[in-house]
Amino acid sequence: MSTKVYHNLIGGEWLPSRSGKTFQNINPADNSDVVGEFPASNAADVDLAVAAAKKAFASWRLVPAPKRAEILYRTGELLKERKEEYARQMTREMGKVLSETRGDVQEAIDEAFYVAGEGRRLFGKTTPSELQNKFAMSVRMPLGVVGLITPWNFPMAIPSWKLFPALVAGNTCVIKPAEDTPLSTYNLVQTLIDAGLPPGVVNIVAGFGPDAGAPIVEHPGVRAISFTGSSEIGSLVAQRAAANFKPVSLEMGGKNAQIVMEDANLDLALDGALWGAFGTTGQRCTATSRILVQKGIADKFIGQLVERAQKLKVGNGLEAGIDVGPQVNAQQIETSTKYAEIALKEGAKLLTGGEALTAGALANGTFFAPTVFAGVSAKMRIAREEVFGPVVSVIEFDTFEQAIEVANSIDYGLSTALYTRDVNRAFTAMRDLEAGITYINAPTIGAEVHLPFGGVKQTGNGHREGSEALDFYTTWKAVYVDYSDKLQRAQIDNAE
Ligand code: UN1
Repeated sequence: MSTKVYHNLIGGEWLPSRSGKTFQNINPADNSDVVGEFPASNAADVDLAVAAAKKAFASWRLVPAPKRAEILYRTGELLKERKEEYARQMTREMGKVLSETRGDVQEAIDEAFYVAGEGRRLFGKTTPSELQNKFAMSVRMPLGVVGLITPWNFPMAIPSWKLFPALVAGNTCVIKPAEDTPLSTYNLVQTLIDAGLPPGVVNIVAGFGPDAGAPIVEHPGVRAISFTGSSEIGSLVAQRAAANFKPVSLEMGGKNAQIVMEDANLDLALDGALWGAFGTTGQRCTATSRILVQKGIADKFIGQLVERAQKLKVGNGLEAGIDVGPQVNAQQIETSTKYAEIALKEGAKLLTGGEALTAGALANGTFFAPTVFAGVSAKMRIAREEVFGPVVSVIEFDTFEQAIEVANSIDYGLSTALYTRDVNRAFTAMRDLEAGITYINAPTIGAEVHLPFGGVKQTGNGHREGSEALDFYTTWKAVYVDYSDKLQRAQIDNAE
């Protein structure tokens, strides 16, 4: 079977990269399965894409926002029809199990309908002028061309978090999808086109960060950058964008803690821990990578956690009965392996997993065993650094205050969870946990699209996606209308 070849989308046309170079999108569950061949773009392609986006901006910004929103409503409807097909393609390109890729497409559907509603809001303010016969208001304006750089772990949901609010606000976009998962972004953008999006409003430039991502960040015609990925790359993005004062929204790493108190519903806390740690093969920025357990219940909790982790079925996410899919590529396997070694050297106790799985059919893919370390202290690297794989550390504590301290003792601050039946502690945790998201009696994963998404400390730079995304994709303009028919000087003519 010949490999399907995909091109960049520039000004409504599908064009190969200027250099003619391509790369392959490989199925992580079966490395002999090539999902497609995509353009390995560089600065020349980015130039074309930005020019096309700039041209399209001239008319897109003048389309009434409720009309722009109608395209998003249609996109949501079409995605509902295509959900199963796109979910299957997503599992094939990035590995997570089918129920989760259905969830990923569903998140884009939710985002489409939520953001479409903004087409009839996009509220500004009116306020009294200090002068007579003068009217004052503030209005949201689009920025122009925005650059979007997206990760492979939520290959449709995260692009939708960025594209849809950018579009409803009147911006045009150049998007670079992760090199491991371009197909899901193509599917999302194809749906926008089928829903009526005009040419040039969204442009896709596929390729790798240094060649295709960096030129978007540095391009003088790109007015803002939204990036989701590692803190390491996020820092580079911010530094390069700072050279021409470009606003940057960064959503980066996590080292998310689930705290389990002695009074918690233990079965519920176990369900949450397993889903939080091993869902999406641990490859979520919201994944649970630390479980803080109160000493009195630690042995029982850890015993059951290990027993249940060992029962998880690892395999091809397209097959029925599989709980945990592959990691996205060999590099991620290397990282998980490296951290397992670091943890052992630091003196952590490996209770299960800790290595790649290569038996039988798994040898064709990149699989890692669900891994539990116990005897972990807050100072160890395994308790502080992001692994982004199915690896979880259990840390024991005596008091609630200690648990909060340990939970906060890291450089990241995305998601946190507390399992308890004590309402006073629940509210204390909601106040004191340093994170953008806190769950009570629910795992660290499971954010909904209409709440703010993002984190504090090295997880982000202060912006939020979800409900607050429009703050990033619009700029405020203050408008004064003087209908007095005479010169009125603020701060002077009204001074008494
Ligand atoms: C991510 O972890 O990269 O809350 C995004 C969740 C999902 C989104 C996760 N709705 O886990």
